[in-house]
Amino acid sequence: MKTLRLVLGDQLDPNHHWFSDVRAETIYVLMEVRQETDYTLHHAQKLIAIFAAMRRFASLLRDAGHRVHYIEIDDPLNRQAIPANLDSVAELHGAACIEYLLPDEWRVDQQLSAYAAAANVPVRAVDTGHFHTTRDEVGHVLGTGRSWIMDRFYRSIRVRHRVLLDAEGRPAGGQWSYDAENRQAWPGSPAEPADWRPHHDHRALWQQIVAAGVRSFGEPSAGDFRWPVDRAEALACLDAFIRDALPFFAQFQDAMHGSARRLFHSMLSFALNVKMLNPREVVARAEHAYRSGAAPLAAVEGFIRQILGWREFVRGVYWARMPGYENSNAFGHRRPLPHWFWDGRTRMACMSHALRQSLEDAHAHHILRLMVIGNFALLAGLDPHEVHEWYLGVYIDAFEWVEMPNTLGMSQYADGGAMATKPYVSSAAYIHRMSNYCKGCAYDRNARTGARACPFNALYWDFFDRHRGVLQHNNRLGMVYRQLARFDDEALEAIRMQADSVVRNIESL
Ligand code: FAD
Ligand code: DLZ
Ligand code: SF4
Repeated sequence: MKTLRLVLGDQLDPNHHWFSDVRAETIYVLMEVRQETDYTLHHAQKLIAIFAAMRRFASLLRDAGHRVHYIEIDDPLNRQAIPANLDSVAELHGAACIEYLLPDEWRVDQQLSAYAAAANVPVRAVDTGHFHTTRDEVGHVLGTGRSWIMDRFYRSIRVRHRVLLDAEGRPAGGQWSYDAENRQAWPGSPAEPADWRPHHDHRALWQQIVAAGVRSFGEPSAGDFRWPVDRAEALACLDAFIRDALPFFAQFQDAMHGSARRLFHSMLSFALNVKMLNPREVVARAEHAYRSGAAPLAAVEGFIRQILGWREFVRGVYWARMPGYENSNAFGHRRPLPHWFWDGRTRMACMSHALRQSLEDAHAHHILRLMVIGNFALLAGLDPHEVHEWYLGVYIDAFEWVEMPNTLGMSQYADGGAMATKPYVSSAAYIHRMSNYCKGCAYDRNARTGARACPFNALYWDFFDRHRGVLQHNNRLGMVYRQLARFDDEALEAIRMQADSVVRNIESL
């Protein structure tokens, strides 16, 4: 009895139990489909990375003796949708049963369960083990209260998985978090480590994608493509990160710099999100670096918190809030994205750096996503759904389960504070403290009003002024509202006028 097993483009985990036995009657099916390339406009590197990694995975499965049916994007028999292709492939091979791994996006999960319900052969979903927690765990651990606290969740997962604990089950070093030690700007040393990622020539694949008519944006960089596309490459990247960058990871986690794009970040999110790496092994490698004295506790705890804490937490928020989360818009923001989100051409040095980097590399580190691009989007009242679509397309690591809560919840506060305890916004002061952007900027970071005033400044105060109704009773914002109360009517009116002029002229900032 033949069985078809569907492997999606973000399920490239060779250690899944599916692949432990070679069986002639099992056929693995992978498909490049317009359904997935077109649900949002993707960055060119994201398309190349997914297809290259899928093709490599299929070829490694074949090398291991498995039977694989691979459908390329321009295959004349490609029906460009997962259900239709499953029907064709099942018929072709005379499959009596279809299995799929639980998808990580609600959209595909719905589609496959509807397919299973209507199919005329049995269709079975199989769990994956790609995470430390189950889909519905955030809801269960934290109850149904309005606000969820990541820290509480993180502690419980650390205890359950016995990560960074001492023999008595207490947190290593006595503290659960060393975040307070980790907020430094980068003074230029230690030097940013050399880029450890592999080099690939994917020009032929890119031509095939373009010829098939798939639309995209951003630099393809196909001739010197820098993302890992198989597990061996991802493991080599993990090794290099642990050796060269982890010791400084947390100290400079929030730093930004015009000439250091990666700083001490791992660049592992793509490998993790397409499951070439398992989060358990990444966490274990980091913990080993601490235990063996290769990296300080604060650095290791900070890194592990991102994976064991934030990554699992946002996934739980996604499943607890879907469907409907995608329409969150607590502030009723409706302004369209300015054109320069697509080319980086703005005189704001921080935005230009962050956007150009995103468009050139399909990556920007967390604080650029949160405190530069997301910060501006929220202060300027950009439509959160458009912002979400942009983030979903532009980053190599963007899959809805992780991108949506980060964008709508953490960055845009569009869910009214279900995920973040206060909006992540700042004036120029924070950006200046954490980066060297303001030095070369056409705008004056110290000015609030006037032609050269940094747009972030008036927008920041105007944001809190406009949203008093929603925010002024938030006890984490007491200081902000006390400062706002010190502006006299004239100063407040000048801020409002300046903010109005900024958003009216947003296309030419
Ligand atoms: P590092 O800084 O080295 O961190 C290590 C790992 O921790 C990452 O690889 C990632 O797996 C995990 N991690 C860190 N922060 C988060 C977080 N907030 N949520 C989930 N995992 C986290 N991350 C994505 O993987 N996909 C996205 O689509 C995505 N969209 C984002 C959108 C916004 C608005 C913001 C503010 C953050 C977003 N993040 C997203 C989180 C974070 O910015 C990226 O995971 C990180 O920049 C990836 O680069 P890195 O691998 O070098 O991460
Ligand atoms: C992101 C993506 C893209 C661009 N293309 C494909 C594809 O052609 N085939 C495929 O199986 N997966 C692709 N993916 C990843 C899927 O979007 C992802 O597997 C689902 O959304 C589930 O998370
Ligand atoms: Fe950004 Fe304002 Fe600084 Fe310019 S002055 S880099 S716009 S924060």
